[in-house]
Amino acid sequence: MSKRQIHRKIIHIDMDAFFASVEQRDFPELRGKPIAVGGGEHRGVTTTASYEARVYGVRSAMPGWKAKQLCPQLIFVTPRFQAYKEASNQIHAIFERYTHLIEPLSLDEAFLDVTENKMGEPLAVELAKRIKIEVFEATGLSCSAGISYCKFLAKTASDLQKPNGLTLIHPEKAEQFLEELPIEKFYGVGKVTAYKMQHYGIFKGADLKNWSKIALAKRFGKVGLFYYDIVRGIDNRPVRNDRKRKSLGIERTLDENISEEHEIEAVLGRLLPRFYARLQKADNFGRTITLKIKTGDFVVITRSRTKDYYINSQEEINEIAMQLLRESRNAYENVRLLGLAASNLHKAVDDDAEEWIQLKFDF
Ligand code: TTP
Ligand code: MG
Repeated sequence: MSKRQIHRKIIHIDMDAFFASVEQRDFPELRGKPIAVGGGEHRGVTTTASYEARVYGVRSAMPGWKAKQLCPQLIFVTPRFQAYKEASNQIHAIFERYTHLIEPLSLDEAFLDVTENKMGEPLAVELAKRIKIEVFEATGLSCSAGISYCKFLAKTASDLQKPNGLTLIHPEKAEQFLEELPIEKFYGVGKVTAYKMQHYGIFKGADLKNWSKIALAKRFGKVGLFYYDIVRGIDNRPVRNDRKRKSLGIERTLDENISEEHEIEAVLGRLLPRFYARLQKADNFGRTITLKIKTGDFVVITRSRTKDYYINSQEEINEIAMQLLRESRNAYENVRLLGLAASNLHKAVDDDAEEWIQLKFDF
């Protein structure tokens, strides 16, 4: 028995090589060239690369030195978040002209539910075409659109013909499409899971479809049930415009209050790898790291550090956290709770996504 699928009209929009395209727009001398936006060759990581650089294998989250190795003529550009934020606001304003039901996933992508829309246009493809034109006219940037009856397929679709793509997955074609889709292209199946699936002989949707609910749950935990539905084109999650969570973090209440500096450092030291693992699993990093300390008298002290890039190296996160701890030393006598959080995240997270991410690693 399969679940009943709600048929919505959903568009997923994702800007092409977003940070890099903004740089090439604003600095014409960078156009047509391989560029990487990020920390640079020596220190730091690439946030994204222009399509000219991707030809060489340069990717997001790649260390600068490695990117340079792959593409010696690569030009490194320092991020300008203000400019990206501005473009993001512009595209959001365009989306607002079409529908109220918008769910941003990050600065450069969003789901739009256009089942009912402000244009009274029944064809979602028509709307997506218009949105792409308006985005280009307003920002000078191109984006890719995915259109389908549910979020999962719309998101998967927008990625299929990048850059400047427009891809419709029609409800009647969905099952066949999913059967042929390579497993690593399923949105929500991370690299690690894809690798694991391939190990079990699951290379595309059709292979996944052969697995029973029970077998999937056994092998992959609760998220196995999600895979079971997804490969059958079943995803009833609504587009939600009320996202709340803006940070990812962990905290630990101690069995007893501690006051010795080396003890506190040791607790933080044990928290740090778990914090990093959490960010990594969420595939999400923030520009801000916050240390939270609750004292024996229940006073909460927070200290933050913000950078102009997403802090995604474990060493740097550790270094910042320890620094924040030392800087707070005079503010408390003893500690009953320690916490770490990342905010100004690369991607917005909500409780749904949160659950998804946890499920994804529930094995
Ligand atoms: P993406 O949409 O993932 O990538 P993109 O827009 O650069 O390229 P694509 O055409 O494939 O969509 O991310 C949007 C922006 O977020 C990207 O331009 C830079 C930033 N970013 C990071 O800072 N770190 C990361 O690890 C990733 C993936 C993106
Ligand atoms: Mg993008």
